[in-house]
Amino acid sequence: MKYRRKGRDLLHRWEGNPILTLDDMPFPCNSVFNGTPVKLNDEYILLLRVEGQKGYSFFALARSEDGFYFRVEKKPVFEPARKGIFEFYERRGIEDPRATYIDGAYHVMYTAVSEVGYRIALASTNDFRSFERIALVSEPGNKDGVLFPEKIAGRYVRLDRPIGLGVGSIWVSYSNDLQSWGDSSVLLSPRRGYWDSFRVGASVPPIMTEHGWLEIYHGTKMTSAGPIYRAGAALLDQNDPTKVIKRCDIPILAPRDEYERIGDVGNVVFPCGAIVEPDGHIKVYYGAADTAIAVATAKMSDLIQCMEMEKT
Ligand code: BMA
Repeated sequence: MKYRRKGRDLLHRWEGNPILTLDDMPFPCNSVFNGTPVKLNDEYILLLRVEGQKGYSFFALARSEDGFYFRVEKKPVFEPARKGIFEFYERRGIEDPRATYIDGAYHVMYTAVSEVGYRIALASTNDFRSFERIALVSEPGNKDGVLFPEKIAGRYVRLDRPIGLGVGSIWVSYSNDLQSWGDSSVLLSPRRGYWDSFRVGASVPPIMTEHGWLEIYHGTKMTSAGPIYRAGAALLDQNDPTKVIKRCDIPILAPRDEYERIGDVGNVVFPCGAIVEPDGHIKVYYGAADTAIAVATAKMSDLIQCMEMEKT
């Protein structure tokens, strides 16, 4: 598979990007973007955020043998709840799924959207066909929930992005049962003057490396034409993820290609998951301009090294 290096981004785009657009959708909708990948029995699965024609989002499923060419299933697999406590909080849709395998099942954190704001919800699945909702795990004003793939010191851990005084930072929280969360503290904040000076949010569920937890996050800079969404990387302490070991000074992916620049929301690359391959490469799947899904790759060792280098 050929990868193209555009600009000097550390992540290299696949030359067949974007991998999914509206043209690939087997049912009427407005757009497809922000999908989370898993590799299940040698098959690549993408749980996709689809925005329907009415304007609210739900999830569909795509399958692939190679991680590049995907077929989208004919019907959505996970739609806003129509009964129970989730019904009210998902009235304006469900967005930005992130899947983590833990406790023998896939757990998907997603954003539940309602007239009182957005909050984080959690569901589990074994096959991405049927989902069991576990809990609404935050109050409104919080999104970008990503679950760590293992317990740390006996507790579940997540990153998320509450907004306080207009500042969006990445926080760490803990839970004993995946339902009640607390012991929260701020982890990464926007950096004045940098590409991530406006807001930052968790993007890819943390990946264990020999150097610590790799978190690929998104950061925005506000401009006179609106925000620019880019992806960055940080390493967190293996045993205490409230400690940042390294944070890359420069983005690892920035919107440059037309499908990232132009769309419903232009200038957006928005990862929601990644697959680490046995050959040491990482495939990062990202939404592009809220209108398509694309993939880019790097050697894990290059990603880690990028955090060591002096950047200008
Ligand atoms: C974020 C989320 C994403 C979206 C991005 C760019 O706040 O809502 O779903 O892709 O904005 O519009």
